[in-house]
Amino acid sequence: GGPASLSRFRGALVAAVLGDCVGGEFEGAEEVPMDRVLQHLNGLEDESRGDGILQYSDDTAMTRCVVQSLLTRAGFDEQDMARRFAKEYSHSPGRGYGAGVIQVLRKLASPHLNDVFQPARAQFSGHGSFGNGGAMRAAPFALAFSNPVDIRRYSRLGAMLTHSCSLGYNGAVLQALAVHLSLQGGLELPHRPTFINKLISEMEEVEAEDAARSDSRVFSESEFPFCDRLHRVKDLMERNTSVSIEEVISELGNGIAALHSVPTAIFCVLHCLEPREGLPERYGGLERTMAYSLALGGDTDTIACMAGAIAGAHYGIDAIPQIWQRCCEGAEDADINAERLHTLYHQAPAEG
Ligand code: R7I
Ligand code: MG
Ligand code: MG
Repeated sequence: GGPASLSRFRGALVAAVLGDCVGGEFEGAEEVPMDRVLQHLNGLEDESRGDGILQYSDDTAMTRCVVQSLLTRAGFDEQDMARRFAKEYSHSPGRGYGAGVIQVLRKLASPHLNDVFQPARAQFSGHGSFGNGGAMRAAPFALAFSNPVDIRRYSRLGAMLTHSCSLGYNGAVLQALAVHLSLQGGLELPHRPTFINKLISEMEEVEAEDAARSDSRVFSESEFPFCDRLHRVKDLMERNTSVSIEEVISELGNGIAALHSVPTAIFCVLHCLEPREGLPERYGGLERTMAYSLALGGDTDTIACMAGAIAGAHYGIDAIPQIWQRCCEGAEDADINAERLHTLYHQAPAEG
């Protein structure tokens, strides 16, 4: 489909759920041989499976809250979104949330809370979480707003409800911008070579702000940590020799920090635009992206969820095997909500 087509919206939201559901199997595993990944994915094609057998985790649970809030309020409303996070957590606390964020989610449930950003600011002795929990749920911001300025602003605020460290919320901004560019056709052949450069120039502005500069000093990161990682993505892409999984992990990471997972997810998508050795020939790009993300190990559900959103916005819904969709809890809901977001997106610009 063309830029911002319905198929791209559906692809983005459904593939994000898919990544979370299929990635759960390997979350936290240090080494995941590709054989095991393919076995897991082949298993989904078993006739007796299906019907949401793979449950979604916090990644999807929180994404659903973001989607519902953006749809109900026809824009960003921090009070509403915070309430939804708290309510979702109290209903289903066992979805595998990060160890720190559950304190925020409990505080957000308090009816006496005035400043919904305050609990996040109190995390980790006051500098806030740098986890990827803001980024894992950032895709819907790119599906609700068409203007990059709005996407930057609201994905940041949406993440700051739980992640007040710039190394956390800027991961969410990067993820939302990547989904946005992909949705606009930024990974189609003529635009492909400039995709990463556009992200770098956006993030140069984002990371120039004071909070980001001071956080990168506190954590002894380079001056523009996300830009730095995006340059590494570019270097890995430009190398003609094949890049090993080990190199990807050591250059980009596969961990729970946004800095060690959002650029990795972007790399997975770019790397899998073409057929790759070790991946089945019958696989299309979306399937390759899923398999490759899982084979990195580490925070597999989250990296596959983020890569899924970006890849799904590029390939569209028809690239996602229906048999995979049927196995994932929440895939059908995501499909329905994608259509609603598509309608909202093509209406007059929403005010925050
Ligand atoms: O970021 P968050 O929501 O976790 C998301 C991850 C995804 O992989 C999900 O699939 C789920 O499994 O969890 O939750 P946080 O608790 O804010 O951050 C996750 C973890 O990162 C924390 O429990 C810490 O171990 C670590 N972390 C930090 N450690 C030290 N200093 C995050 N921020 C800091 C920090 O500032
Ligand atoms: Mg999870
Ligand atoms: Mg995870």
